[in-house]
Amino acid sequence: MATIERAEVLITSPGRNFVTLRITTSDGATGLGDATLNGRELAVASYLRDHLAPLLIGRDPARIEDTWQYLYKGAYWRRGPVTMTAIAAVDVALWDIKGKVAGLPVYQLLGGRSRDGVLVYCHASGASTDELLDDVAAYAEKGFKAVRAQAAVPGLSGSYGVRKGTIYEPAATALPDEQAWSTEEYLDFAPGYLGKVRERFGFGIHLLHDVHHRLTPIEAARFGKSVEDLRLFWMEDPTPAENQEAFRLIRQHTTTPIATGEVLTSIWDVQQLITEQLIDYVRTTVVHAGGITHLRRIFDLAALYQVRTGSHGATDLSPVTTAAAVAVDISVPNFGIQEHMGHTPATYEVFHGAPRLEGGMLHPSEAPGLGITYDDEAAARFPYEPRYLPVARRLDGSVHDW
Ligand code: KDG
Ligand code: MG
Repeated sequence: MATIERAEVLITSPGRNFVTLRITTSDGATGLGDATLNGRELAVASYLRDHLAPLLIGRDPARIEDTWQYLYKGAYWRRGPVTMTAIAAVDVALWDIKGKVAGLPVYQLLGGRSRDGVLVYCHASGASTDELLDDVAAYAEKGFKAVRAQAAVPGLSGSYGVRKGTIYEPAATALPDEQAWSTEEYLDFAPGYLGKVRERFGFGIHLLHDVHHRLTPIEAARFGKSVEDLRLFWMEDPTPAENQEAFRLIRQHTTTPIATGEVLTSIWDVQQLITEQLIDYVRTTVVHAGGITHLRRIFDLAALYQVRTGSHGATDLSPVTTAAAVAVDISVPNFGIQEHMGHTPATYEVFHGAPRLEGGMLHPSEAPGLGITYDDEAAARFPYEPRYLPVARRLDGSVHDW
């Protein structure tokens, strides 16, 4: 029987920080798992290096479920982003190894294809409505069938989701950037630019919008009602996601579909949202919700309640997560959509072999495992840099949800 011989924590910053776990077995097989928790990267690196790596050495790499239970129940302390990201990294690395040992891509181990490709949505944004419309046009020309639209509210530095360079990167500063937010101005402005996207592009393209946790339930209800005629694919994170009960009030007022879950890390965090049908799309991801093993458990629960999947896929999730997410997306029956922002060229110098993007869909690699390799030499050229996500403040100076 092969055993786990090494568990290395690799940190690199090709434009942004990524933490990766590489597990090597006594047979020489290697597996990769993403362990990136944006803005809190070193906490997960330490959890893996100091607490999990010693437990992995000598274990059977084939026992994925048992290892998951051992690390989760064995910690005694449950859930939370640091623990669940660390466990996810181990889990995904073990699936990668299992695929390589079997000579099969991971999606085949998960039951094979339920669909031909994975529908993705991209990110269009603009400092003004006109810029946003041009950006949507550029993505539509590239063949995207679904687009998230975000424009800057005039005069508000804290408008969420507006890109400065070629790729949106909010963790851009060595200490948190403090940005101004006004709910009133956002609520007055956002429905107007979303309406202009529909006016120009019609209903032939899926239109999504991320509120990014910034409204109260009744404000979110008003927002959802005000855009009902625009038939959004979803409004994302209308309120802070940890209060599951809040979604009932939004639901009672609007038929605009609701997506949430990118900051949630376990089945317990989405249990009420799913079983009481308070949302339409669950956005938990491989990397922050305990890996492929646990995410499938969440998605199976969701399937019972006609809740579909819509996993987070921002640039702060590494290409290892993209590959793992696509393996899950292509196989589960209740897939909805996958977020896809892509990565910088520097990131692809470190991570080779990403899923193929064609016709607005991602297609998994047919290579055994996840099909991603890590280039140590390239990674060494990009040392870790401390980076934080921004903090939002209301116009009176008080802290708001970013
Ligand atoms: O690290 C935080 C980002 O991943 C998050 O702000 C991106 O909300 C996000 C999204 O929907 O991609
Ligand atoms: Mg989001």
